[in-house]
Amino acid sequence: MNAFEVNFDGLVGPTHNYAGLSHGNVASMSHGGLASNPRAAALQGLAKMKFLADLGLKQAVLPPHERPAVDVLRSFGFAGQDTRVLAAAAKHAPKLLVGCSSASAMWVANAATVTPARDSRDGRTHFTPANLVSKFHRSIEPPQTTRTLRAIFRNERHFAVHEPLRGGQSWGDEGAANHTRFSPTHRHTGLHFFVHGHRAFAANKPAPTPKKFASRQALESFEAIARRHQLKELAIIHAQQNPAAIDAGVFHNDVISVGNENVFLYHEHAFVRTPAVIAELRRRYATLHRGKELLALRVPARRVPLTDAVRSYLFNSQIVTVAPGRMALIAPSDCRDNRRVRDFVHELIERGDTPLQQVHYFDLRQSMRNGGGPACLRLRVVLNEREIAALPPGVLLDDRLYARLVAWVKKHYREKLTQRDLADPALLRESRRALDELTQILGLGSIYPFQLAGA
Ligand code: SUG
Repeated sequence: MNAFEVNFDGLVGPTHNYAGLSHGNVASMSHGGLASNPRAAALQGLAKMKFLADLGLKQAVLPPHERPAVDVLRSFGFAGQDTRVLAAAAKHAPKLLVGCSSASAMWVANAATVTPARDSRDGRTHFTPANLVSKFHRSIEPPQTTRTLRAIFRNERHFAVHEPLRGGQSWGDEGAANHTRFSPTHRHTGLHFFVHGHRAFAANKPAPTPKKFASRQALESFEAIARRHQLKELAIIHAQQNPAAIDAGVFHNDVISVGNENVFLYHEHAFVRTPAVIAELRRRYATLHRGKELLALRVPARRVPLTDAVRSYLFNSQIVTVAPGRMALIAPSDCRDNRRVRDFVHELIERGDTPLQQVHYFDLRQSMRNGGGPACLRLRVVLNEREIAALPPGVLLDDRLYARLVAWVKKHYREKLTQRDLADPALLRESRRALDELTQILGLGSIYPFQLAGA
């Protein structure tokens, strides 16, 4: 049966703001305190989705989370009516309120790790929502992510949405941002490439570690996910991120490599012993796919130094298949603004001996200022026709849904938000009104704490 990559993009939430919450994420660290524009952010994301849908790709939407997360504030001891909780948190624990107000759930590459049905021994599509334990503001996402995924992938004959992995400081899991699936086409069985920064349990042979910034992803978390998802042993490869790259701001692997089907674009400093990692990937790919070749495209530091890779987010581009053997690079406009990167990309596209034949640049600056490029904003789910038919139809983007969502954003979203606004009870009311309407537009039923309270 034919299978398609469905890109589920995270809709930017109404509280999108710059709070400098992610140590190790250079963009987040340098833009903290700036005023944001939630409306522009949401429209930028929607424009990218629309473009991909117009290319003929299957595009779907994941809703934002309820923010400020009043339920989380309550769990930290604030009580009374919602507006009282908000006011008391703003007064006594302002940083907690900021952490509970981030729209970070928009970066759905961190929502979950996904295994297509074809690759699982039980023939179901598996999801493990990421625990995101390494950052407080993200660690509050998994319960909502689990509810949302269960509302969308509700048919248990086709889908299994697991519980997030237990946390504990060293058991970080950041989801699909550190996972790439390789296959001749989306329809074929995949080779699963999992990239970690550290081990949860100390190894006999000590591994190199970053000096400046902490790694977020543990090897053991991915081992556990591969077991739960019933992946076939021969289809799994693990590699360690280069600690020097983490120290340069590569907090997820999707900031330094990107793959699609049989193509892998990677920076030469992406991994510990990159040449050995690539050789192993190519060897295993050829074994799994009977001699077929993985096209590994190396980006040398001489052409694109790590700092330019991080600043431009070249590797956070999406590579999408527009026709058999033809792919497009969906890049942030920051790549066009960086001469070295732009030259490299254009040479790559003009080579003519790779499937990469087009590049499209997108202005995603609102999200980029928090370290979220095109690839961060999407979760890839390979589904066959029967599985697509089992989705609630309201989440698949067509012209009508796009128009409705644009109107919805324009009706509900502010054009300017600063940290001071997060304590505004009107913002809470506006956000809930918006999300309530959104669940109706998408046909999801009640999924948010404010909708479920007293249900
Ligand atoms: O987890 N930024 C996100 C960006 C996530 C990008 N995702 C991928 N690479 N897949 C993070 O660091 C910043 C929020 C703030 O500072 O206000 C933030 O959470």
